[in-house]
Amino acid sequence: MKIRYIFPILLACMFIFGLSLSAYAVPQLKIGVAAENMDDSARLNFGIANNSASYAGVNAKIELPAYVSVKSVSKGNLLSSSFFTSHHSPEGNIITVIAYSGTSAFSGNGTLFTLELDTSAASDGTHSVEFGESSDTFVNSKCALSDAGGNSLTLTQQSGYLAIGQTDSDSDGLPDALEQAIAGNSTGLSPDADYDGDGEDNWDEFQNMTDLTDANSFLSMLAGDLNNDQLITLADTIIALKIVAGISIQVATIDVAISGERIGLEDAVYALQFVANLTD
Ligand SMILES: [Ca+2]
Ligand SMILES: [Ca+2]
Ligand SMILES: [Ca+2]
Repeated sequence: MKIRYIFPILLACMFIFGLSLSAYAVPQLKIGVAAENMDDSARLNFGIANNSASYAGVNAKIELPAYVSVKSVSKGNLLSSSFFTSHHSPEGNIITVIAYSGTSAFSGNGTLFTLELDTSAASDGTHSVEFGESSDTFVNSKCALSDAGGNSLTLTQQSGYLAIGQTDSDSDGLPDALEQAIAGNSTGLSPDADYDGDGEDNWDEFQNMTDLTDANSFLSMLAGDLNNDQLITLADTIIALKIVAGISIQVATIDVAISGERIGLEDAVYALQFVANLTD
C-alpha cells in the first residue's frame, strides 16, 4: 500500500470507530457517596450515567453495610410522579429496589432513587456499597435496566460508599470517613471546595445530605415547594392557606416563597395553578 493512502484510511477508521463508540455507549448504573448525619441517618443516591436512550424501569439489588437499614425509598429527579417505587429486604442487609412505570419512560443522566438509611447501629468507618451478586425472589438479575420495550439492557455498574461516624481529625467539619471515601485519606477534602463542580460547596452538600461526588445531586430550591419535598402539590397550597389564616405550622421554607419575602395567598394560588397545569 502506498504511504499516501495510509493516513486517509487511518482517519476513516478512527471516524467509524469513534461513531460506533458513541452509538453503543453502555449506560452506567451507579451508587453514590453518602455521609451519616448527626441524627444517625444518611441519604444514598442511585443514578444513571452515560445514558443515551429512554428507559421504562430499573430493578437493582444492593448490598448495604452491616446493620444499616432502609427507612424509605424516594424517587429521584429522573422519575416522574407516575413511576412506582418499592423495596424489599429479603436477606438482611441486602435490598432490592424496583422502579417502573407502565405508561412513561425516563431519559438523561441523574438520580433514579434515593435510599433514606438508618445508620444508628452500624460501625464507624468508610464502607463500600456494592450491587448484589446473586438472584432471588425479588430480582431478575443483580441489576437491570429495561428499555422502553421492557427488554433488559447491558450495563456497567459503579459501586459507592457510605461514610459512618463523626470523627473529624482536621476539625474542618467534614467527618474522616467521608474524606476517606472521596479523597482517599481522612484530611484531603476541603469544605470550601466544590468536588463535583455543581455550584454547591462540599460543606453545604454535607449539611444538606446531597452527594458530594455527583453533579446531578444538590439541594434545589423549587419556587412554591413550601414543604421542601421537591414537588409542588396540594400540600403546598394547604401550607400557604394555613399561613394566610394564621395557623401555626413548622415545615414551610420561606426561601421558596413566590414573593421571595413571605409566604402568602399568591403561594397558594401558584401551587393550585401548578397542580392544575396552568403554569410551569
Ligand atoms: Ca475533617
Ligand atoms: Ca458540589
Ligand atoms: Ca453534588
